[in-house]
Amino acid sequence: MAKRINNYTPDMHPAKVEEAIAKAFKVWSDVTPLQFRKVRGPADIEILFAYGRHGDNNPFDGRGGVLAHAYYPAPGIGGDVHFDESEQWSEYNREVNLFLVAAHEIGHSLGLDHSNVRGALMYPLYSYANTYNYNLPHDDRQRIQRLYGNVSIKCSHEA
Ligand SMILES: [Ca+2]
Ligand SMILES: [Zn+2]
Ligand SMILES: [Zn+2]
Repeated sequence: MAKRINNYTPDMHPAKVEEAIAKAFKVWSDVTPLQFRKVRGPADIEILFAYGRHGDNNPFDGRGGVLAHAYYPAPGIGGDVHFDESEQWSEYNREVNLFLVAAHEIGHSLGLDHSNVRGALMYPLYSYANTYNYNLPHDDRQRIQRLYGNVSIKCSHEA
């Protein structure tokens, strides 16, 4: 799958944005056969930061409330992830952690809807979790593997 970051939030160093987003994709590619590659042109999953009205009939609401939204897999805007630039994005446990929200939104990009399991990444409410050595909760792992299958195991059987 092709991915692209269209613009960057001024809240964080661009390298930290790259890092958070890459780590968010890795959450899903670690447990499925999915592979994400960076492209310059149109991508399946395009990521952008925007204030208020941003051209998709889904305007953001300013600080607080909705932090981001994503579109289920489809051509065009399908799969895309938009972050509300009115939020204060962070690589730390301050304000809103970009990695955690990105990982949740990419779950939607891949076709997952919300989970009612508390503590699941796809639970609809943001809550901070340890982002070092982040472990995808069991519920999310099961649900994404139902869609895409498990990681392929390479065996070599030699006599
Ligand atoms: Ca908001
Ligand atoms: Zn949008
Ligand atoms: Zn969501």
